Amino acid sequence: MKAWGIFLLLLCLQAITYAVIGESQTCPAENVGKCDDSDWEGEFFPGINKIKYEGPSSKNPLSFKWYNAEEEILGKKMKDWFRFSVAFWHTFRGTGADLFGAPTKYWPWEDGTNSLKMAKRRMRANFEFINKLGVDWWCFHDRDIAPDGETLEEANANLDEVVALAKELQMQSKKKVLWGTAQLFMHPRYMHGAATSSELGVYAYAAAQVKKALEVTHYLEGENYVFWGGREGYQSLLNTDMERELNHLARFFEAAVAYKKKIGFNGTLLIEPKPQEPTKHQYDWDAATTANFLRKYGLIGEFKLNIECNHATLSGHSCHHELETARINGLLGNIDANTGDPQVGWDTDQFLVDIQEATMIMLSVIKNGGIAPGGFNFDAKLRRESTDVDDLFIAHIIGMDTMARGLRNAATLIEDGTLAELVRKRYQSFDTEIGAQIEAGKADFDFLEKKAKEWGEPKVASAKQELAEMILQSAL
Ligand code: XUL
Ligand code: CO
Repeated sequence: MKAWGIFLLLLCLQAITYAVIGESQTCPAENVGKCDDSDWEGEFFPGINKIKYEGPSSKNPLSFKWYNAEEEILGKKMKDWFRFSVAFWHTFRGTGADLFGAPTKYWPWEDGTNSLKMAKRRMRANFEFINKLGVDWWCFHDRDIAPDGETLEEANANLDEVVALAKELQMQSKKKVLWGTAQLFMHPRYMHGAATSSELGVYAYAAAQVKKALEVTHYLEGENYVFWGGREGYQSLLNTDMERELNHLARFFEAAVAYKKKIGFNGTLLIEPKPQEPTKHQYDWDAATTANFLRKYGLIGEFKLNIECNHATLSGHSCHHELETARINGLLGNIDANTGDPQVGWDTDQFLVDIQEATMIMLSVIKNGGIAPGGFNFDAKLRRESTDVDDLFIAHIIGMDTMARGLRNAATLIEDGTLAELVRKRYQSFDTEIGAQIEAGKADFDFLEKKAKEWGEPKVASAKQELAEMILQSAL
């Protein structure tokens, strides 16, 4: 009897504690009532109005200082150079949890569950956010926007329900998907990879997931579709048949191309290189490795690249290098605009705030004539310690302002022409009859040896790197 009494008391205490903690963490007093309502259509960001351009002298954190959507730079509106996009997984599923610590962010609209009801509420929050921020695109993984299921059928049905709401909200707001993708890295079934898994059943499951993700991206008028092979790689070559895995990956991509055509999806297929993390070695290491893979398997005309700046630095390159590699191979499709921290070696996914880096990025983008139908997706998250709702706006605003400064600076450099002239001059010895012969592939070694003997020791000019740096700085 006594034991039963204690048990019941403990049960009551647990229920009360759960109710109190649950409520204070996920549904603040002013929202009581709303948080239980599956059709909550209230304002998610009360007190935040549409973000406006106020110019560089503004001290208002909720305003643009440099990004002026309608302003024309080099003959194109700023909004058309960028085609900014919000990443659903960071902005609406980021909790601040890390390997050592629990979540730090409890947005007022969250109820602490991964239910369908919650998924729909988050989708409404997403649309209010992009509307207020003045961004026209958003990006998603299938499993960020809708709960997984016990079976593929259940997962697909969940996705369909959320996607139907997203479509309705898109029609009201005239927003579109920049790219969609399938999350092929979180579930334990993908521990050995998805398309490169040693298990045939996993390969098939991944194919079914991509098939569905392509369909919903198409339905949401997505302009691109991304493949990021987070687990397509290895931890040890000792137990890995790398050649077989790469062949499987190519077959998987071929099947995706065929399915895209079958359903009439005209968006661009993008591969997003990354050297490692979570695998020790990811097959799409960097832009050059991925270009080589596409060429080897005859897929070069079917794909472009989504260059992420933090992935670029992880592979030992600058973002500018990766963009240039993609550009000169005709593969620059999209940019995941973020940056790492120079003091740490992993993927910190920070908002890019370095004006010089932004300027270099925009030099590549301008040379490419823009990146449409791609854009700039903010694959970036708030720091774990940034926990206010308005931090979500501030982070995107500084990200957009930084890129806008980069565009303005790059345009200044291009209009000024001094840097381009410095580069032209470095190669002027090739602007000759014999230089043209070499570049046309008409100078064999016998001919070149004859010339070398005739000319004697060549004079070699300065590379003028510091002057180039001085010119760049004058535009910042
Ligand atoms: C991971 C990463 C992904 C992809 C989409 O580093 O960048 O979010 O962009 O799967
Ligand atoms: Co990314």
